[in-house]
Amino acid sequence: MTKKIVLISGATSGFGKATAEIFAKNNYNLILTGRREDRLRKIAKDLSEQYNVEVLSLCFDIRDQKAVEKSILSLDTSWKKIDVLVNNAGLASGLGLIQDGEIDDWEKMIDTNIKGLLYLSKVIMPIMIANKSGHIINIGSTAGKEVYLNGNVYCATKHAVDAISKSMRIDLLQHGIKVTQICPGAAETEFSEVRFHGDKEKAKNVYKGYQPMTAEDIASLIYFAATLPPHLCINDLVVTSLAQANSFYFNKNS
Ligand code: NDP
Ligand code: 8X3
Repeated sequence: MTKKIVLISGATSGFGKATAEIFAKNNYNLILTGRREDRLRKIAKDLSEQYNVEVLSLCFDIRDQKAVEKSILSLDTSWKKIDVLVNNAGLASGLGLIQDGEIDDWEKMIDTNIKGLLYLSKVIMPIMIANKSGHIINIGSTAGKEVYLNGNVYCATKHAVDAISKSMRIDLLQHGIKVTQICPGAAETEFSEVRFHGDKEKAKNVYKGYQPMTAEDIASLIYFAATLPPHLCINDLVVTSLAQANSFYFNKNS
């Protein structure tokens, strides 16, 4: 039997990388995207060797609509049978009051988390419609459910992912395409390092005093959602560590 194909955006670290591993372990062929080509190549090589699956890496900046479109449209027909799209690439850039916000940070988040997700979906949805099947899994956030102090534009982008996920589910209903949104709370990845513009110490503090989720935790939920029976679809899943109730309340012991 031919292997199923999963395309994961932002597979060079964190959730995306862990998701690539769990799908590879379960015999899926992978299309992995990201900007850091050296990492993409290494992950592709390691996973294909370890799990005997085919892995294609596509290096592009998801904010570049033409590059996204060109990469996907140039796939061979056999690779275009994408069964699962994991819209994961994203970031927070900065954490501070909206009145002190940097335009560059805002643009990065809006262009990546909203427009990038749309660019990739725009080129893959027609493929899934033509294939008469598919599953889109969007990575939202607890930040897309409630806004919090200093979160402003990041929260706005994840609220947009929430709205886009609901809209996709309605608009794609007639085509039998599943749409799932997974909304994690705090998980220790490169996320906070990116948010704090490379400040590793500040990033570490985010996860002190409690046990945060891991990338593998989220990957296992993505895989679970993707492998339910055909008649079942998780629409929306909010997940936090035991120490987190929502965007505001943490039970920290220090
Ligand atoms: P990481 O920083 O570890 O991974 C982010 C991934 O996104 C990287 O692979 C990065 O690849 C990719 N990416 C970022 N910008 C671009 C771009 N312009 N073009 C292409 N790829 C890009 O963070 P996480 O794994 O934690 O984050 C993954 C998703 O989960 C994000 O959407 C984030 O908002 C969301 N999330 C994270 C939470 C957390 O606490 N960690 C909680 C809730 C949601 P590269 O740099 O190589 O391009
Ligand atoms: C990432 C989780 O709490 O930093 O989406 O917004 S949080």
